[in-house]
Amino acid sequence: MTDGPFNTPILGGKIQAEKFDNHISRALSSMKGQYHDQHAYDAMLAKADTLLYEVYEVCRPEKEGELMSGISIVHPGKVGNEYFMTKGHFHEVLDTAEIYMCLSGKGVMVMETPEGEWSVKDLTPGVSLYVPPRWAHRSVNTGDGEDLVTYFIYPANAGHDYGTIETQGFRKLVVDRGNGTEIIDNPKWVQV
Ligand code: S6P
Ligand code: ZN
Repeated sequence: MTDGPFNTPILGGKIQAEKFDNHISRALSSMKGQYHDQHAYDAMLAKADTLLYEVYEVCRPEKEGELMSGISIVHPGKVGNEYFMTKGHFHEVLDTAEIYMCLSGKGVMVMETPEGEWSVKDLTPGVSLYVPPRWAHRSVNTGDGEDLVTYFIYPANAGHDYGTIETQGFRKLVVDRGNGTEIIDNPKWVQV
């Protein structure tokens, strides 16, 4: 990690992994209980622990004033009728925001607050998304056979609360039941 200014190539072909500090890969086995069709999940996992998404991070000290950034790549596919998606999280420091910029592919960001508000916004190339403080967020690849690639920036001291979502899920799911992308209520959602 350098003290001074630095560049990170983001656009223009293949990700240069060596320019990032961290590469996270999340496979199906890390999403236990998150997909609503448990039968489809189990059947898929029995065949292979499919790679769902990857994150390349530019890490900074986790203190106020610093910014974390990086690239998130959600691969295309579905578990049952539900699209591949990230785990999703609240920031541990709830009052911290995040900006996402869609670089390629097609998807949506599913968001909600502890107070029960929810929102689903498109992620399309060239469009930036502002996730305000207090909003949990999960990116979902609704594209047809193409990666959803986003660039994100958030305060380095934000931290991640994955536990709340792991326990209660998001209020809304993004599915394709044969008529294109639909946002439906999560039948398994429970208030913690
Ligand atoms: C971090 C930021 C992204 C996500 C990434 C993967 O605050 O929102 O870097 O970490 O999109 O999602 P998740 O939910 O597995 O961290
Ligand atoms: Zn975040």
